[in-house]
Amino acid sequence: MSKRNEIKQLVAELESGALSRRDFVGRATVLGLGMSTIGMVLTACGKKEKPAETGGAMEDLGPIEKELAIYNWSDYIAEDTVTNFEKEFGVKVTYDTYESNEEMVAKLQAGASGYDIVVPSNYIVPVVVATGLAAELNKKYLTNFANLAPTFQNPVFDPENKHAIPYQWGTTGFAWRTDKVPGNPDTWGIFLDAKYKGKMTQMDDMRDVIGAWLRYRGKSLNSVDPTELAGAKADALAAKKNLKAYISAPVKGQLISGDVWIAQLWNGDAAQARAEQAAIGYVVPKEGCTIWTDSMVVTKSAPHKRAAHEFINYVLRPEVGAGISNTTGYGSPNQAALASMKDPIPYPTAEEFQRLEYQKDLGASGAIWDQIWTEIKSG
Ligand code: SPD
Repeated sequence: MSKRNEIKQLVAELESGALSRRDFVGRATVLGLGMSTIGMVLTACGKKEKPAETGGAMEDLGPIEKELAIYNWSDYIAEDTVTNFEKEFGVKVTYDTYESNEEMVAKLQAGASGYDIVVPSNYIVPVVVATGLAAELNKKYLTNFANLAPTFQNPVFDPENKHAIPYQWGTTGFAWRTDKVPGNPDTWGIFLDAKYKGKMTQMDDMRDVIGAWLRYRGKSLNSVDPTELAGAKADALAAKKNLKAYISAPVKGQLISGDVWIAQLWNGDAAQARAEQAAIGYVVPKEGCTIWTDSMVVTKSAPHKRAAHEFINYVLRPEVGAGISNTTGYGSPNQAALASMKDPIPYPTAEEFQRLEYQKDLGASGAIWDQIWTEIKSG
């Protein structure tokens, strides 16, 4: 059977109820469908089903559990955030980290992860919700919700914050060693400059790499136009000749040591590297780049839902939110925290937004992106 027919059959089985949503995710992944595509199919099928159960959301969650398992991006919390929570609430926290949305979702989709809280980026939240991996939040436990800045209440990726409470926001431009690279580089085109061959890296992230090359050509980083994507692929392959690696957060050590001079990176991670090596700059390239918001989501299978809600509410305290941003170098969605921050990052103005773009779920076209990324990585 052709792959196309296998996918059609899978969707038919899902629609008829012969296949559970979880089994559909597993088999669709094996067939090479990306998360965006899977999420779109599940969303479409969900609309044909009876309304989802709603009872859980307002149920009393009972007494706080003694344990909590958090799965978050690396280098994304203050040193005392978890320990202070443990002391105050009498909860033992297990804290694991990941480097990409894909890594986190794959772990959840594999089942039985045991995690209570995960922190997906904006465009992944609808996928996590559509694939049945997110619990509806019980707002009665989130008494500090009003501390969120209005921009982060009722976000487009999660109307009414039903499943997601914003944690940190930032941008994905590039960092560079100011003592090795003259001038003030401000274009994605620098990755095409063979002068820096072997000294440059891009993120190990499909959306960020292809998105950057789309912006380089003046296109949206959410483009699904085959011609525009072909241009981005050609540029990515040309740049790949000069790259040392596709690498995300761990590149900080190489920037600090001087093994890497130019690295596509998130602004906060660049600031963390600068704290150890002053000769590091960061730029939002003139062609533009991604702005993103990562949010705390309680998993549907969370064994410790009350503790998860208490942790989210704790992060929403002004001093806790400020402590996190003071350490990570990222923007805080917590408006009440800004006053007690060392160096608060103001949310971009409308003018700055001309060079910033939020990633969106690509729907069925995610499959084209998956294909192009596979070709770039293996090219
Ligand atoms: N070290 C923490 C980095 C968090 C980045 N999350 C957002 C990624 C958007 N593609």
